[in-house]
Amino acid sequence: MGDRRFGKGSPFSLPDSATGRGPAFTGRLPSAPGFWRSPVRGVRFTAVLGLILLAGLTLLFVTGLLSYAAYNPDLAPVNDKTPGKGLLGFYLFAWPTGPHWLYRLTQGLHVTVGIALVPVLLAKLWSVIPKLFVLPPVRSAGHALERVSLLLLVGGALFEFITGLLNIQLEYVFPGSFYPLHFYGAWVFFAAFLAHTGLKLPRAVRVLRGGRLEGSAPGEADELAAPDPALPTISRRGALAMTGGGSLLLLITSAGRSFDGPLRQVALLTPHGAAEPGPGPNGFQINKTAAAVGVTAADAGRDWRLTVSGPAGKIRLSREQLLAMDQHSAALPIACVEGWATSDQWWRGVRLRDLAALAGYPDRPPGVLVESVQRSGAFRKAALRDNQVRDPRALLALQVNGENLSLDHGYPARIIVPAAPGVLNTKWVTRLTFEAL
Ligand SMILES: Nc1nc2c(c(=O)[nH]1)N[C@H]1C(S)=C(S)[C@@H](COP(=O)(O)O)O[C@H]1N2
Ligand SMILES: [Mo]
Repeated sequence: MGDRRFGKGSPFSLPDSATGRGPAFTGRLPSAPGFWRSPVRGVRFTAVLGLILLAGLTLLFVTGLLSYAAYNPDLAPVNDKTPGKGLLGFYLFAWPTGPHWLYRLTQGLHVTVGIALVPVLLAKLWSVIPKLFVLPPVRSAGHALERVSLLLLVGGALFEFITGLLNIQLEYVFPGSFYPLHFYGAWVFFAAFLAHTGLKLPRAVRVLRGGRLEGSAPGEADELAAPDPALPTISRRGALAMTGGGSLLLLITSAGRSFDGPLRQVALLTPHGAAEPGPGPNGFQINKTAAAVGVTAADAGRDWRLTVSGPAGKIRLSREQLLAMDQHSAALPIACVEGWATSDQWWRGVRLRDLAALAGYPDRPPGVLVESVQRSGAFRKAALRDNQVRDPRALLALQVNGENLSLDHGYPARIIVPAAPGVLNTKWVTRLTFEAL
C-alpha cells in the first residue's frame, strides 16, 4: 500500500540524524520498528476489520457445521466423510426437509460469504503483520503461549480459506480428503478464534467507541501505528472502502452461482469449468456427467431395472412400470456443497414413500439406502433418513421440467429430496433398500 514510497532517500524522509533515531529504528529488516511505515496501520483500522471477521467467520463456522449435519453422517457410514469425528459430532441432528431451499441458503452463504471475506482477511493480516516480526520472538511463557495461539489462528484461517477455495474451484484436488481436512481445520481455527476474541474484543469495542478512525488520540497507546509513518497515500477510511469494494466485487461475481439465468452469467468465479448444460428442460448445471463417472447409455438402457427391497422381498421394476405408478411433482433445487445451486426445477416421478409401501412399509416408512449403477466413486451410494423418505416431495424422479431426465442428470431415475445437499440426490439409481438405518 505504498508505505515505502516516502522511504529512506526520498525527499520527504528526514535523515536519521534529524529524527534522532538510530539505525536499529529505521533498519531495513522487518524486525526494526521503523521498517513498517504505512500510516494506515493502527488499532482502530484493525478493530474495524476484526469486528467484521468476528461476524463473518462465525457465520462460516456455523454454516459449515450445518453442512456437515445436512449429510446425515450419523445415519450410515456411506454418508460420513469424517468418520473419526468422535465428540466433535456432538451437535448432529436429523436434517429437516423444509424449507425446501434450506441447504441452498446455508451452503450458498457459506461459500459466497467465504469468498467475499478474502479481502477482509488479507487486510486484517496486513494490518498486524509488524507484530509477526517483533523481537525477541518470545519474551515469557505467557507470550510464547500467545504466539502459539496466533499461529493456530492465522494458520487455521489460511488453511480453511485455501482448502475451501480449492474445493470449489477444482473439485478433484482432494481425492476424498477435503472433508476431514476442512472439518478438523475448522475446529482448530475456531477454538483459537474464540480465545483471540475473548482477549481482543473488549479492546476493539473500546477503541471504536473512542471515536474517529483517522489519526490516534493523543496519549493513547497504539502499538500498531507506525512509529515513523510515511506520508499518507490513502486514508484509513479509503483503505477500508477499498477492502469493502474488493469484497463487493467478489460477492457480485460469485453469488450468481446460487441462481439460474442471467445471474449465473455474472458469476465469473463459478466453480470448475463444468460441462455446459446446454438449453432445454435439462439445461441446468451438471455436477458430474455420466461420461465422467463411467456410466454408459447401455447401463441406463432397456435392460435397466430398479430393485426395491424390504420386508416384502425384492421387487424389480422397469422404467415403464415406474411410469405406470402414481406420478407426483415437486419444485426443488439442486444445491451442492461447492456452493452452487439451481433454481427450483420441476421434478416428476414416484414418491419414495410409495416405493417404501411397495417394499413392505405401508405406513411409517424407515430410511433407505440408495445405490447407483455407477461402479465406483464417492457418491455412488447414499442413505436417506426416515423423515426424508416420508416427505411427499421426496421423489424417485423420472422426468424434469416436463421432459425425461437426460443421461447427465441421472436417467433413467434419480433421487430428489427437499432441503438436502446435492450429494444425497443420487443419479442413475438402480437399488433402493428400505430398512431401519
Ligand atoms: N451416482 C451419482 N449421483 C450423484 C453424484 C455422483 O457423482 N454420482 N453427484 C452428486 C452431487 S455431489 C450433486 S451436487 C448432484 C448434482 O446433480 P446434477 O448433476 O443433476 O446437477 O448429484 C449428486 N448425485
Ligand atoms: Mo455436490
